[in-house]
Amino acid sequence: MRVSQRLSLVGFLLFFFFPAHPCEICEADDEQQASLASLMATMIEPEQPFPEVDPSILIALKLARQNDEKAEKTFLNQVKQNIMQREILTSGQLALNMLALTAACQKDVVHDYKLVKKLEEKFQKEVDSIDTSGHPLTNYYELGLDVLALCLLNGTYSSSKIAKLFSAEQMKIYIGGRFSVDTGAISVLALTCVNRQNPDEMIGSNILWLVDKILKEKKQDDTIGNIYSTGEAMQALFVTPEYYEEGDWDCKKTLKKVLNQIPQGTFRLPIAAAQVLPALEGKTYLDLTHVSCQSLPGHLNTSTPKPAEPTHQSNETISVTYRVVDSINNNINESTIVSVPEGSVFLKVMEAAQTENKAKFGFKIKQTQWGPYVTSVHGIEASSKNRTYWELLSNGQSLTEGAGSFVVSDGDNLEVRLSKY
Ligand code: B12
Repeated sequence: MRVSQRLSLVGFLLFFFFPAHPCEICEADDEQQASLASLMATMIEPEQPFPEVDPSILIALKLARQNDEKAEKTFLNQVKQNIMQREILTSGQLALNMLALTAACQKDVVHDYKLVKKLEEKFQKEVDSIDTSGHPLTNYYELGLDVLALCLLNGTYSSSKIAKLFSAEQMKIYIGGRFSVDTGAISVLALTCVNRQNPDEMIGSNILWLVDKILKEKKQDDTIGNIYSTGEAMQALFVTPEYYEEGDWDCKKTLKKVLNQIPQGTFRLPIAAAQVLPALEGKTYLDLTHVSCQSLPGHLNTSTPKPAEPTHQSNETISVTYRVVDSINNNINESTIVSVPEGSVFLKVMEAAQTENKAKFGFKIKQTQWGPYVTSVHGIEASSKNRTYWELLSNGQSLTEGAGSFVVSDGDNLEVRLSKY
């Protein structure tokens, strides 16, 4: 028997004899469902509604044990609208909308609009871009979503090409010099789906490499990467128990950590709630194809307390240093000291600096599901073509929240830095 055949056989046997992950009961219990209901309330009744719904919200509602039929219907209609204007969707956006339609038992819509073919074409353009420029048109997180949707929806793809694309040599998985746990986790889900359909030795070793990288990002406080990547990392580890030892990860500790963060308002953005909820339910995106299609009437108790709001602004003022740096061309380094009310977010500091000197500190943003995304500072636009972005830092540390969420502290050294990704 050839090595590849032997490995396939081992994979096959492992899959059938150990179908459950070692922490099978690692999910929120009945008592903790109130916390999950508050996450659902955040998604259903957001503080600041965004014009387009993110499909991950519908996916999370569909994977949750509690349900709100009315909200699901509203979100489904919005997802269908997203699809109608599909010419402007990136590959990952299309893939995510398709996954949401699948979770909502709308395979006929996927079929009628020939979405699988459309995604195959968009995915091919990503691959072509990698072949010509070394980078995808979007990023590897989106490529992971593409492969996951193509695999779950029986699209056409080549396992060996996917194996090469998601190999340690080829994959651009570092953002700002750090391993992107979110990207690794989505890739593991995608590769696991492919490997279950067509066991492949190289895909198996890619999964092994990624799982190892994810586990290396386990922190003292039981998060993996940071608190916003932990839910997706949990999903990846749920589906790959045969790739690590039981002692390598204490799932219950991670679950407890995430549950404890809910009342503190860590997941107050609907998209943050949507990305973490499936794992807390012990579910993964690989479960999307077997969500029950029976109508389950029910309404979530909307009096469920929502997580805390961010710190309220007080009358006290604090003072911070704000700097604009172009780390690529090394030709800009402007700084100022500004005073803002205590409890202000990063964006407030940028606004105060802009008011002081528009030429030096003028900036532009665009609204996204994660809040305001800084697109331009000092007249310099970030460019996906050149793979540049305005990175946010505080005291030399790259932030894990955006300009609209990160609350600054007195004496902080804040920076926006033109960086490469
Ligand atoms: C790829 C990526 C990026 C790329 C996006 C550009 C590109 N064309 O690829 C780059 C490297 C530029 C980037 C930048 C940042 N990112 Co980012 N990013 C991601 C990642 C891994 C995937 C996003 C994606 O493709 N989604 C799928 C597609 C289909 O959805 P989409 O809505 O079209 O995605 C777009 C938005 O998500 C947007 N975007 C990406 N990151 C961020 C961050 C913020 C704050 C905003 C407002 C928008 C935004 O760009 C995406 C592509 O166009 C996510 C991980 C995740 N779990 O979502 C983190 C993530 C969204 N990013 C995050 C952060 C913190 C940032 C930065 C603030 C980091 C920093 N210190 O500067 C900056 C944004 C600064 C700014 N200018 O405002 C956090 C957000 C957490 C939070 N609570 O706010 C996440 C969840 C990662 C994490 N676990 O920490 N990011």
